[in-house]
Amino acid sequence: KAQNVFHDSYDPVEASAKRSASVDPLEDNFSILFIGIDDSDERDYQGNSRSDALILATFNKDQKSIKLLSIPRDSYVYVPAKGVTTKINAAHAAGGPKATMDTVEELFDVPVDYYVRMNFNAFIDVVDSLDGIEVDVPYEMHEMDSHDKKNAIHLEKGIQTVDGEEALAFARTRKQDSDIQRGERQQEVLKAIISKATSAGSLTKYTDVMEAVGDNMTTNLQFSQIKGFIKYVTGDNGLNLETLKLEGQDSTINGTYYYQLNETSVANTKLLLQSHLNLGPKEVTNQ
Ligand code: C30
Repeated sequence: KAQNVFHDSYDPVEASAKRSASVDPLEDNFSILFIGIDDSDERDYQGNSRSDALILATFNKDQKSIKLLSIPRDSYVYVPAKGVTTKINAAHAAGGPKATMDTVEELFDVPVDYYVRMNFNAFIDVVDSLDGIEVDVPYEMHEMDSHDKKNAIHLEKGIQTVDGEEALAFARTRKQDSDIQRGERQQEVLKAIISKATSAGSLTKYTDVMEAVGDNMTTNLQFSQIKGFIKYVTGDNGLNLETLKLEGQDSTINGTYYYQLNETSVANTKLLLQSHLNLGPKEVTNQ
């Protein structure tokens, strides 16, 4: 394996078919798909895990801004790897990160350049390496831990610093509201991770942990590229980050629950993402 990559985590995929030239996160606008999978050391779904947390992040170099779009896991979309319209989280079970990236590209007609995929254990390691993150817990919760031990995590309502296990419970819990609000909590968590990871002093520890997460995390980003964009997102004006959501309705098709995305919301999101990535005719092929 090439130097300058995470030892066990680096997993290159084919470049996006929507790019005509290669992308450099130090120079260009680009996108990263964050994929949280429902797998852990105990569960070990052997590659058939589903992507239960899906966040598309777009980075604009001139504005030094980031947009985070949460894509509900039950979204009813066309999954190219399966050739059918079904739940978006089935793409990962069908063909891993690449199939998930292709599905998101198809949905919004934007290139997905990079991905970072983690299971429960890697997520916990990342949050713990940052000495926890600050979140706003909306209500008192009793949730299971990463070993699926019931009621192992207890959080009080309010703003607080949570450790890895607690952050995972916060990102997984949905019984008191819904998967849509859970998606909003995941955006909050990702924002808190980015904000803490890019604050002064975090980087050295972060390097150690990225190596420790091993194959619980995979990414097609090289470490030099990550270091580069960490600098890029910490401009003089701090973090310029906006969270986006998709509108939709609950829907049951042939007895299965789906989240039916609102067409206008998808169309508007498409335009917003294309404009944030500053995609002109040169950068997007018209396939
Ligand atoms: C390398 C770079 C650039 C940066 C590194 C640092 C960064 C930025 C890392 C990013 C971290 C990531 C990937 C962030 C993205 C999003 C987040 C916040 C992911 C967090 C957690 C994660 C790894 C996966 C989340 C998976 C989720 C949301 C759920 C899976 C329920 C069943 C049937 C019951 C079950 C019940 C609960 C909690 N569970 O958890 O338990 O399978 O959830 O809703 O499917 O299951 O329903 O009724 O059996 O008990 O209620 P789950 P479910």
